[in-house]
Amino acid sequence: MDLNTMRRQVARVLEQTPTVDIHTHLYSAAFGDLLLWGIDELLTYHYLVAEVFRYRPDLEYIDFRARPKARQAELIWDEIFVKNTPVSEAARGVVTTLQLLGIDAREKQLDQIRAVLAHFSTTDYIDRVFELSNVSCAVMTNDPFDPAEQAVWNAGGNPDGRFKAALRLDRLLNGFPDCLAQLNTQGFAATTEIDQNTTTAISDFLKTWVERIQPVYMAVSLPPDFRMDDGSQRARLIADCVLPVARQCRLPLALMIGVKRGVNPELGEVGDSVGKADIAVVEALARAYPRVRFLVTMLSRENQHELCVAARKFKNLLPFGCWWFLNTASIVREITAERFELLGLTVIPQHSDARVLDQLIYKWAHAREVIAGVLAERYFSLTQAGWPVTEADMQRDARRILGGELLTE
Ligand code: HDL
Ligand code: ZN
Repeated sequence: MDLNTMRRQVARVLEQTPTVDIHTHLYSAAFGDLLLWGIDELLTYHYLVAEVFRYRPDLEYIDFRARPKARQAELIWDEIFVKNTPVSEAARGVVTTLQLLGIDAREKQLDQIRAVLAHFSTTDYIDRVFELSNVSCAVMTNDPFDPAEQAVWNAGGNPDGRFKAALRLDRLLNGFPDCLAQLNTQGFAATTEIDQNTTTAISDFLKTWVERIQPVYMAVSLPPDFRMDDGSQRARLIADCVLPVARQCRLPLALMIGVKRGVNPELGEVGDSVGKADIAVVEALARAYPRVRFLVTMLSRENQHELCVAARKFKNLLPFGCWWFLNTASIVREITAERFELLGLTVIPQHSDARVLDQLIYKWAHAREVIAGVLAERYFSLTQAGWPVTEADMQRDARRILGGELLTE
């Protein structure tokens, strides 16, 4: 079997493997408007908003942001897809999505695309997107301080088994003083002084939300200069509250390290960037808490190889995903190859980070294409060495790295 034939075989196996998407910003239908879907949401994805200003540097940020979403979508469609060729990863993703939905976009008439999607109800569209993307489960990002989310969880929560919860701790850990009022409102007597009373109150808060939403893991995004030895409130809350609760509840802690929030404040949530973090912090956490499972994704390309080496040294580190600015074909290929070469099949190669439901279609089509190429090369070199790789082997391996098995090990 030549390499191209093997690539096609592996691609087919991955396409046929129901996939657990371990980090998204999607919500089940029970969360109402929190779930974004449709062409206008696809086009106003913050990746494309950042890109449209590059085609139109004359645009004032504030003017664009003041426009209604439909007008923003029309401008993005016109600048990136009509006047130019949509070659970027986020733009190509819209094209892939429309193609797999069977929508002919050659006329490039946005209203025609809107009309096709208008026939779907939210629940029907969830069914269609999960079918096309072959995602078996999408893990949400659930913010215990978001009143809109609280309303849903207090009214019975998420009945759709295709969506699992993740308890996101950014506001607690990166903005502790600002969430004190809410903690108190929710009945937890925390104060700005992180003493025994506050530690107990916050641990109770965490355990209450773990019980309420049954998360797959707890998660926090962290800046490039994240440290555990700086005496910061964040470090103390992680050590005194989050990690003990992770152990008691036997929950992994997902560390998403390297995001520089708000480098361009005028861009709002579009204005975040990336910085290289210190892998020694990850090593120290893995060493100090050997009974806690750390899911780790780092935003800087320069952190990837050392994360692989750290994972070789600590079995409680589970690298996952090619996050955000790393989710491009060339970088996913590079990271996935070094992960398979250094860690074998003990990593979760990708998550979608989808914010718009439709994105599951392209993010997984693109991911499977690259992962299949890398995996096929590994298999091909094995067969060249006289080690046959059967389709059953490929199916077993695909279930392991994409099917969520590593999360439950
Ligand atoms: O913090 C995060 O979870 C990031 O993924 C941000 O949401 C970011 O804006 C994003 O959507 N990246 O893909
Ligand atoms: Zn995310």
